[in-house]
Amino acid sequence: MKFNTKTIHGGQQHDLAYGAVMPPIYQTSTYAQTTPGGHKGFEYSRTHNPTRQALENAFASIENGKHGLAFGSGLAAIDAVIKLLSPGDEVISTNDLYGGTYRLFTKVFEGFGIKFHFIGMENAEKIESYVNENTKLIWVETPTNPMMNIIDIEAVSKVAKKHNVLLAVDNTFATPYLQRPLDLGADIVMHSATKYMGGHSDVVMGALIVKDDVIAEKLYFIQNASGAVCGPMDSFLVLRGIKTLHIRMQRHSENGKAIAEYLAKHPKIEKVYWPGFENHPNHEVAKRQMDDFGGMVSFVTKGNNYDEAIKIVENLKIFTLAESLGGVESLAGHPASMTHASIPKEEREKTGVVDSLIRLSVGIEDIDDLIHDLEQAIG
Ligand code: P1T
Repeated sequence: MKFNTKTIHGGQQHDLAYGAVMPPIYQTSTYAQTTPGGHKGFEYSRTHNPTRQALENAFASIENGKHGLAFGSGLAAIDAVIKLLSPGDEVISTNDLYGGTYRLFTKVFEGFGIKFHFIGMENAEKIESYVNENTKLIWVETPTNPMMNIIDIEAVSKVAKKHNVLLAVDNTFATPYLQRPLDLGADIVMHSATKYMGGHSDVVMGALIVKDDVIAEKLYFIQNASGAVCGPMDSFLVLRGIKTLHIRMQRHSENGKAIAEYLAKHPKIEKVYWPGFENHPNHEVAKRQMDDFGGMVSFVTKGNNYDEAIKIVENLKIFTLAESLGGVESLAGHPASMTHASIPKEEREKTGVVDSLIRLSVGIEDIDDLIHDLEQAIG
């Protein structure tokens, strides 16, 4: 099956009871047993739920994995990955990443004795220089949030394999429509399914996808033992969202390109961060590992003025000023005061998250309306 067919049919079967084309929302916590252990494969909904299972099969299918696991949020999915580790273990992580991931690593898991090295991952040799006998995991986010850096997954996977270290990739910004990390050698793919997977800004959810049976078994154990699962209604909504992932991502990418090009020509804009530009430092890697460049665009204004950036995001009328991304509607954010406020100023500024940085999640509205909106807001 090719990708556009998989988003609709991958891992799915018609409902066995009545042939319903969409899996029913099995809004139940438990399942009747005829005798202890006499059930139809479902005992308790923290462990298994048919609607969640349909979604987990869809996740596995579109990421070219074998096992999918759905969680109550993206951070709950990341939390499950780090719980594969033990005190004393070390993680090498992208330094430019979602602020909440940084907060989970530093404020929760460092307290349990796990050491994180946050580094720029522009070359694999640099990553290798941080590997020691305690290194158990490399955490990659690409494209990064919000600086749109691109990390070469295949090159990092060679380092990971050479040293027998797990490689996990946060594929939230790209989605499997644009990039399939398992095919490039990653062991675990993670999503904030809150974003493009759901696609309609109505659900908070996370996902993990793996090929390996042993890693999958460990993650299923953690999913059930820690219990951060999503509910059946949310599973249904994200499954419905995935059915249009390919056409949404196509339009997000078209609109993203048009907005990036518009901003690059604007006299008040200092710099636009979008991996489709030939002068983007990792453009060649992006071209090789992605099928297009997506709908996320960040930019800074000339003079790097905090108040001016706030004024621009307040002036927007079609773009909504809000946290999050990846929905059909366009959103704008000010990372320094919103999504990345949990990263200390000196740390975030090292990666480029300066006071005037604005991040756009370009939606699938009419492009003329979006450009007109930016025009009136920037002035
Ligand atoms: O919000 P949640 O579903 O828990 O996912 C966390 C997360 C993980 N990884 C990436 C790349 C993300 O962007 C996020 C969430 N990000 C936002 C809410 C945001 O506005 O950037």
